[in-house]
Amino acid sequence: MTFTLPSLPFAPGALAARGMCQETLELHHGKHHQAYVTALNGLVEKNDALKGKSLEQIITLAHGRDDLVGVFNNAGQHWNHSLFWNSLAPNGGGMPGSLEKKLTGDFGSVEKFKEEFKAAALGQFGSGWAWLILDRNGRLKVTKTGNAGTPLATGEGKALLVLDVWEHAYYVDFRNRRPDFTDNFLARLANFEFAAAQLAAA
Ligand code: MN3
Repeated sequence: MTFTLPSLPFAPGALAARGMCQETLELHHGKHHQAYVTALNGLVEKNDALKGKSLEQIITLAHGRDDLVGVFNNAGQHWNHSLFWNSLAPNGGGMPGSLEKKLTGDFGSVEKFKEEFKAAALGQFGSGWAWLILDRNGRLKVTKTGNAGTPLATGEGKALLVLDVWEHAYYVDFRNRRPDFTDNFLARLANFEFAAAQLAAA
């Protein structure tokens, strides 16, 4: 299977008024994400055991394998970024009632969830990701992963929403200020409608 870069679910300039400019998206989607897809295709081409496998199968197979570190990194980055684009919206930040109810039940309040999510985003030392997942016991949980790590690989739960906290995600708009980037995501960019749909489909 040849993997392809998914189109952004919005125009590249659509988030500019909400803290993620067109230059960021053109670099992040068109250059960084494209590079992971290109590298993954090159690695799959050279490895018969990976040919014909789905992205999810490749991530699961490569997880924890010293001989497949490059495969895992590029496949994980492809999968994580594909979810990240869906975690953003030009009218983001609005909280649907179904998700608000579940967040309140599992975290105590939406504000508590946002505090935990921000702590995960800031507590990830170096490059990585902050996640809202539905864990195997049916509870919402915040978690974080380093580099190309993903809850898909660990089996910790189903990913509902993700924030990329690699510096390339925020350096153009927020320079070094990951806390401001995270606050802006939660208030004005996060596609909680998408997270609610992922929850409903779980
Ligand atoms: Mn990225």
